[in-house]
Amino acid sequence: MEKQFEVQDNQDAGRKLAFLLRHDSNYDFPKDGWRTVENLVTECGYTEEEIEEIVATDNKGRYEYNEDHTAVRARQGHSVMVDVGLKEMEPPMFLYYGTSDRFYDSIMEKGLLKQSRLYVHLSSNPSTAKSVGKRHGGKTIVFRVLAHDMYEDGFKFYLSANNVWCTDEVPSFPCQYLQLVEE
Ligand code: HQG
Repeated sequence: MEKQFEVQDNQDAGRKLAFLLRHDSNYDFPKDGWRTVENLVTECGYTEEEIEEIVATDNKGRYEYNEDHTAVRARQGHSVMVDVGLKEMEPPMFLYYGTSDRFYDSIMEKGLLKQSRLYVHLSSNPSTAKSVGKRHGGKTIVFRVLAHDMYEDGFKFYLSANNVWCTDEVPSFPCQYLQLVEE
């Protein structure tokens, strides 16, 4: 089979690995989300060393190897239907969500939606949320999520192995769990 692309440089290779491990609907992921190193080498243009390097140096700890080092997976962020064993946890009082101000009205109306991903991703501090939000362009806004109130009201929270909080949704109505963080 033809290679899907040639790996250009490490940053590019890292971005492509994120896609290949989280969103590639052409790959038949097992339920627990592992993609074999062999597949990444033979079909996707990586060397084993490049994969090692990306997993070891990723700035957010996005990836992990299985026990015998034959497969890798992303620790969160998927749109493909997998279960990577996120830990269900009691969240802190507040979590944070950054985005562009062009989504403000819709978020106030519909709450935070997971869109194409399996979960809404929340950060444990406002500065991380701000950098997440910056990816969406425009003016960045940060919401404080009253996570512990949600938890007490029965919403479930999960923590990924690289410390990203995940939940199914943050409703805006009828309860007020979302507060805009003023600069
Ligand atoms: C928008 C990155 C309208 C939301 C980050 C955002 C994160 C709504 C988009 C992780 C909405 C989702 C996830 C509503 C949500 N109306 N728009 N009601 N609710 N949205 O990229 O949280 O670096 O899927 O404003 O660091 O930005 O890739 O989610 O624009 O941890 O590892 O829906 O991805 O991690 O966008 O980012 P995304 P996100 P990595």
